[in-house]
Amino acid sequence: MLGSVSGMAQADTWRYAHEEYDGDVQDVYAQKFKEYVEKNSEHNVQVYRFGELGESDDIMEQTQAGILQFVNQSPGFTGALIPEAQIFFIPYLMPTDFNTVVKFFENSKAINEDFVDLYADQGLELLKMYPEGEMVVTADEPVTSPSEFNGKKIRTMTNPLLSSTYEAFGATPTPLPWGEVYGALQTNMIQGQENPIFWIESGGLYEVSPHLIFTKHGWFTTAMMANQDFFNGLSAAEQKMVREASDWAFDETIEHIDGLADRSLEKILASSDEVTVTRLTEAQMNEFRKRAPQVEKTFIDMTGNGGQKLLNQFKADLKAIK
Ligand code: 6CS
Repeated sequence: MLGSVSGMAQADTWRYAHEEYDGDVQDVYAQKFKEYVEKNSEHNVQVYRFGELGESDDIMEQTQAGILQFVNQSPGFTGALIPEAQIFFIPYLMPTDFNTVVKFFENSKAINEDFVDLYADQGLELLKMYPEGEMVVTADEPVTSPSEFNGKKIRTMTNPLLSSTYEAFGATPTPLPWGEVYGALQTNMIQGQENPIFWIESGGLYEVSPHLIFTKHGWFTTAMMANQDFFNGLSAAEQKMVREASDWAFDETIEHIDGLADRSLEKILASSDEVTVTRLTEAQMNEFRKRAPQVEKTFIDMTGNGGQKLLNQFKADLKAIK
């Protein structure tokens, strides 16, 4: 109060929650965002990591309620709120190599404009979408074809489209929040899951699901946003500073993930002799790729005209960078 009356900036503590642990990709992003904000304003950022405030759905609820100012929630958990966010789970839609993926996130209209409107409809100011790593499947034995997935329960993040993907791949999808995954693998309630290599390493998933399968069917994508009422209440200068902090954190995070998968795989191989690595051949991949159109159709059934337009834009953006 006093600050605003006297014209001085008021120092607030902004609360920011994400879905990962100390040093993981979302934590790197959050810490860089915090560093920028604290260097360039009076404000402080308090970062909450996985488990401090609950699961992904809990931190989203707290952000929509205005208890948190910022949240990082991955589209894998946003399907119920924003069905279009499931677009990232249409297999073999995303590019596979690092440089193309980065270019796509930097330049895509679908990512940087269309999604902003979709999140705004839910009271959220989308500040950045960014990639974390190529998706790799882990299972209780090496898998090279859809028929070898038969009878295997594969954990998915909790969005219905990802279930359709694993059904199309021949498996039995089992949606679970993150907190239940390690235990479910350990007790053989599920026989596999998918995640980027850095997470398979940092969460120790290879200890309980040692067969790594590179299918090249997608990239783990995440999204950072603010409660929109809070964001709209900031001055124009503060909004600009928050956007700059988001852009800078993006650049720093991309630098962090460059080569991260290789480094994480080395660590995994050094600490386990049980782990196997299967890289699907083009012919083997084609057997999975063939099943992508049915998932694309399910995406359109779930999202209607809006989803079709977004998908068209997504594909146009991909074409433009290729
Ligand atoms: O599989 C999951 O649920 C988690 N995976 C990553 C890479 N980040 C957070 C998410 O909860």
